Amino acid sequence: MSDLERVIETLRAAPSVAVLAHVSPDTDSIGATLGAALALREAGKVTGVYNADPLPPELLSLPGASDLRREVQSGQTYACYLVLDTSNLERTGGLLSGRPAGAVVLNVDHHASNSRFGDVNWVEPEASSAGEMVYRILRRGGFPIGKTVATNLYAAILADTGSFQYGNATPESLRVAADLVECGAAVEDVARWLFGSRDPREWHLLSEALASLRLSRDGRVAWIEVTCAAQSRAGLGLEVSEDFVNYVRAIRGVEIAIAFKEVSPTTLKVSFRSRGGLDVTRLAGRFGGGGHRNAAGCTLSGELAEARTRVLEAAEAYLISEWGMRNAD
Ligand SMILES: [Mn+2]
Repeated sequence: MSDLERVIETLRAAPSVAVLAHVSPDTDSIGATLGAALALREAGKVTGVYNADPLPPELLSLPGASDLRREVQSGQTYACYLVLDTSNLERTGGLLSGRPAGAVVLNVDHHASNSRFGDVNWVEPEASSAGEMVYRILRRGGFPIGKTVATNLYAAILADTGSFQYGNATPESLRVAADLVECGAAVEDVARWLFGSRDPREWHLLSEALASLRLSRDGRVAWIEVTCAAQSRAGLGLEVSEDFVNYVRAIRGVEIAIAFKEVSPTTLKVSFRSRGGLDVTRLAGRFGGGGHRNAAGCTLSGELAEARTRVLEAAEAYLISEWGMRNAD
């Protein structure tokens, strides 16, 4: 029996399922969570929907988003815990801590770095998104895919493929998206929620971030900063800054784009983006982080200026090591 089949068998047998995903949730994790939960509920199961962190505002409109809870009520237990898009146990934000002995943890993820913390681990780095993996569970398992399920899964795939711009926009992910549209996915609504409903204050924060743009002398590394001061001037937190780093990657000639984001004056989130074969998980991994080949991140302690120096040195060293490899091609 394949891991996918084991996941399906467990879900079929379970009378109750908690669906959850990683902290600092993104569109894929939430779209996959809500899509799976709505389909399992439709199939007659008791479902709970969880994320330890609050949702970024653009995800509040996804169907079923109001069902999400930040923690599992004490005493509330499930036969099965379906963990999506989450590379290790820490990133569940403690949501599995109260599970009963005998509950089955299903770990369904597309991060190559996944630590295989589940009782069943279906890890598929080739999948575009957790949303695509949920689709395959539902289709193969004969679960219903109605309009609200399709809308969530479509949003998940759209987001993790960068609106079908990245290398993970495979024939398979495009076929899955097409099938979801046939199932009634609300294409225009999703585009409006994700890309057409920004708070003007977000653009104030973005404009400060873009004003901080710097490039390395050769123009291959570029970075921006989102400081605590800028966040308080805009009256917004970091959760609205997830895609700011993509503006840096959009610059001609930039191979590694970085956003330094202050959580506090002594804690920094760092986002990395690259294109093609350049693997920024190798860079994020040096600082205890992870992610995908072209989109990764880490958290650092220390002041921004000092941490920035360390990260930029590592980025330069990584590029030099890559160029060495390319010369040998
Ligand atoms: Mn994902």
